[in-house]
Amino acid sequence: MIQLYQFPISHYCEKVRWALDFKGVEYQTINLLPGFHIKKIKQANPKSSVPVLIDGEETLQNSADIITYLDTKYPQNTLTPVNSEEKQQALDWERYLDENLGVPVRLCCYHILLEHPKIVIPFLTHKGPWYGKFLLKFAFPKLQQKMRYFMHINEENFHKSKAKIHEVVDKINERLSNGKFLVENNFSRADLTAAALLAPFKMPKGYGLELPKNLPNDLQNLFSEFEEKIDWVEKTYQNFR
Ligand SMILES: N[C@@H](CCC(=O)N[C@@H](CS)C(=O)NCC(=O)O)C(=O)O
Repeated sequence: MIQLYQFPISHYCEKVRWALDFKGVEYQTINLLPGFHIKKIKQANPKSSVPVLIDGEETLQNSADIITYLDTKYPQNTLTPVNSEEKQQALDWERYLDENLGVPVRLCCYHILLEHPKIVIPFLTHKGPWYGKFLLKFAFPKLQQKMRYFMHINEENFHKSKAKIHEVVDKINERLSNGKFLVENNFSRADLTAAALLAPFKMPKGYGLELPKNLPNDLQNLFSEFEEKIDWVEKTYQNFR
């Protein structure tokens, strides 16, 4: 059976879970602990990032490459348009969103959440090994420092990232004002990517995580700032996830 090495909280991993579910391909998730994942992932991959998908002899890293692989090996319910021009448009949207939406959404969420260990530790250890919560509670000060350092998470970049998300969302909304989908008349990997990478701001049901009742005000404010502009995220989840 296909194995997906992942963090349940990661929106890049959500892209791949969604693609597998959409295609009806069975898989098993292996949930890793952030920080402790590096050794395991680097054994067989150039980078330490998840998602990593193992299918028999094949090991793939990077959500876009994984979706391309899945559409080739399991062509049912394709997410990549067949027409070559539309295919290129979908791939261009996906690359643009992976780089310009996924990273700033993550930065904004972690900038706030890393100051709230009681909320972020359950997220980071969700469905992971039983000892995850204890280990991360102990390792949290170091993990927090490393995450801020390696992902350049700070106040200045929080504001820059928020502005970037507005720019990208405006671009998506402009495109959606002319039709239901980012590429022509069909749901594709471009729409999946846009909705999955914004899922942390909406926590739609299919994403698999729930927010606690008492959200920190700054996180609530962040979500409210985008709420009306991204109502299509929930609709995309309802219709296609
Ligand atoms: N472009 C990559 C980005 C993946 C990514 O940034 N994954 C993060 C989790 S959201 C990660 O694994 N970070 C830890 C690391 O790189 O070691 C993809 O699309 O798969």
